[in-house]
Amino acid sequence: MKSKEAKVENSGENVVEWPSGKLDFSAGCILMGVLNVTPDSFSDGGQFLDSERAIEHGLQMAAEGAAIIDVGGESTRPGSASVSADEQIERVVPVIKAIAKKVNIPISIDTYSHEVAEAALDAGAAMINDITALSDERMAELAAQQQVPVVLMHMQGTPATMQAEPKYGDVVEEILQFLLGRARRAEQFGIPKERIFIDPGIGFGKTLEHNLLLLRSIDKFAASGYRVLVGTSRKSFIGKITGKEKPAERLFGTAATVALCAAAGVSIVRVHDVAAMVDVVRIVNAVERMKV
Ligand code: HH2
Repeated sequence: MKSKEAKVENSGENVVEWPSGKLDFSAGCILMGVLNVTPDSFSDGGQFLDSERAIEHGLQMAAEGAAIIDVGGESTRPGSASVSADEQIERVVPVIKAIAKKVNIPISIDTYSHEVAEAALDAGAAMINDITALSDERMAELAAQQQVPVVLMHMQGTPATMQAEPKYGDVVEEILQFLLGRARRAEQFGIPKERIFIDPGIGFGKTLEHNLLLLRSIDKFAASGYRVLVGTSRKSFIGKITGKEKPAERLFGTAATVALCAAAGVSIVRVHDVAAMVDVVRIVNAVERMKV
């Protein structure tokens, strides 16, 4: 099966270790819990803008089995406006500091601003999640110099305009080639291959059909030689198919996508509902381990 080949390609090292953190993929797929310290995120905006509540939620996700906590201070939902680096720093730094003191799993910073990333790493973050796939060279230099892993995500356009009229020739091939190009560029900056995660960017400049085609072919990304991260959690394409208007009601739809991804060789799923998705991933990982 294709997914098995994908695992063989990636299985050289099941544990990825760097000076400030470690991720263990020996059981299979792992979870990144989403912590949005924002007033306007599409599914949990305003819930964790208050530092105390954000810290509590981060600690809860770690206790539930998240392997990474992804902290962001800016919503990138379709139509969102950008937030200044200073404002993002003000939102995320106290939260990262407090969580880093209490958990020993890596915290990633969800930003495309090198200033925010640097402040977050100083505060105790150990990974960079960049939805612009290191478009800014200063971000690539920072990741290389600080020896931290990076998530490289594909996006067509910008959050303000990306859902206007997304267009591709062959959506899977175009995005895969873009990500491979960015991953090789990251390596040239001195970021080792095992610390690079590629992400097709579900919902970022994609129609419903584009999202489904990407999920259908996600094994191709997993067979690329780079580990893959996918973020489908509560996104609108799930609402379109299930008729669930409210993001928080998209739990079972999200579970289906998480199971598909884990079975296809995806290494990290980025989710809001950690307790539920831990069970989904554990079952898929157990079945996958039975493959000979
Ligand atoms: N999705 C969102 C934000 N960051 N990062 C990666 N690597 N992949 C994703 O799919 C991804 C991401 C959007 O989700 P969320 O953070 O819940 O919403 P918002 O941008 O409104 O804060």
